[in-house]
Amino acid sequence: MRRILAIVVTATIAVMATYLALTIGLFPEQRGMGQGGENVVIDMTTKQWRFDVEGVNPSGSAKFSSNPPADRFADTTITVRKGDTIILRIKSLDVPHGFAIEEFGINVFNPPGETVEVKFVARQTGSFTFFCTVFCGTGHPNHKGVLMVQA
Ligand SMILES: [Cu+2]
Repeated sequence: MRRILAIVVTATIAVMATYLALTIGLFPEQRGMGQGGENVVIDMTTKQWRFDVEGVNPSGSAKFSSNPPADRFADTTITVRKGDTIILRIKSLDVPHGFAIEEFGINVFNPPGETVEVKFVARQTGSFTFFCTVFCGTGHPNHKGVLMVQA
């Protein structure tokens, strides 16, 4: 009888400890990377022939760097973590443009002066090109950037 009681008490403590660990987020896959992740809001402008990003994620987990104006062939880069939910707010400052990331099935149209919101989860790691899908002049082939998704 005492042995059964000991087993029941041990099992109860194990269940409670697991519940507590899950509740306060002790397991690594609960923290930031992997499932769950953070909401990363990115304000982006698009124009002939570049994408520019503004703002910093409050936790510092995402990094944005605009293409330096002096180097039109350097790509604007956005670095996020796997599992983050990316909310991109894209505004065209001049003519119609488009925005696509093939690997994430994203393809939107950006009318001049309007802000278009794109939301997706960065489910896979890697380096992905985002690019303009509307022919917008001679620099159109260079109207692109890089999304880096880190583990
Ligand atoms: Cu364009």
